[in-house]
Amino acid sequence: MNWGALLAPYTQVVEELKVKLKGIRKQFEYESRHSPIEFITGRVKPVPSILEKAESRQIKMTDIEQKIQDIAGLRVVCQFVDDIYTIVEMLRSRDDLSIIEEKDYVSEKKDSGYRSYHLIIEYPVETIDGRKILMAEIQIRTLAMNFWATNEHSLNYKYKGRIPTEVKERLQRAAEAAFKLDEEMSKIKSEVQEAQRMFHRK
Ligand code: 0O2
Repeated sequence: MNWGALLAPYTQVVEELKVKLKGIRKQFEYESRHSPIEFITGRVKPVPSILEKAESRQIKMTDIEQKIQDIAGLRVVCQFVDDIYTIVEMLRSRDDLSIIEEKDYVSEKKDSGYRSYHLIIEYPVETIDGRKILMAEIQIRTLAMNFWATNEHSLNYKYKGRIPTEVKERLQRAAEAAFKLDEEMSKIKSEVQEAQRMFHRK
């Protein structure tokens, strides 16, 4: 398998989408409006992770591009929960990509406590052999959700996917605390906005 050649267009997808998403952030900044995007990261799944996923799901080498939907992965991190839905709406209305799947783990958390909004998109990329439509995964989450997921991911790595029950329970409690923090921040935000509206009306 020539991994370099296979992954090159995915690197292109990640770079192009990073530029486009950063563009959204900049436009909000130029207009001095609250940006629903705090920061963006992106990566191409490393070959060992692709192989591991293919093996665990019994995916044939020839099916990798069709069945592993997150070879190209983007992560959009926001300040507030409602920013997540603002971004989803913005992505739904774009015609340079098409959404083929949506998973709302924000309102329906996973058993682990994980929260995030996932979109699987199809994105056209120009290659030296012509246009290719590739899939990418966009994960959208708040800073608090990201903090939790990053730590849980490291623990999963440390315990090779077998986190002890006690640690799992702690993580679930931490996930709840992170979600409460998000809820409190949203309330504060609404109150501040309401106060600003009243101030402007005077
Ligand atoms: P990595 O190392 O982040 O790339 P799929 O994996 O898409 O084929 P699935 O499981 O239905 O199938 O997808 P799902 O639930 O949308 O999850 C995909 C990605 O979401 C994972 O990719 C993680 O990045 C993230 N994720 C999902 N659940 C959890 C969780 O409980 N904790 C954390 N920290 N992240 C989670 P990978 O490939 O598993 O891992």
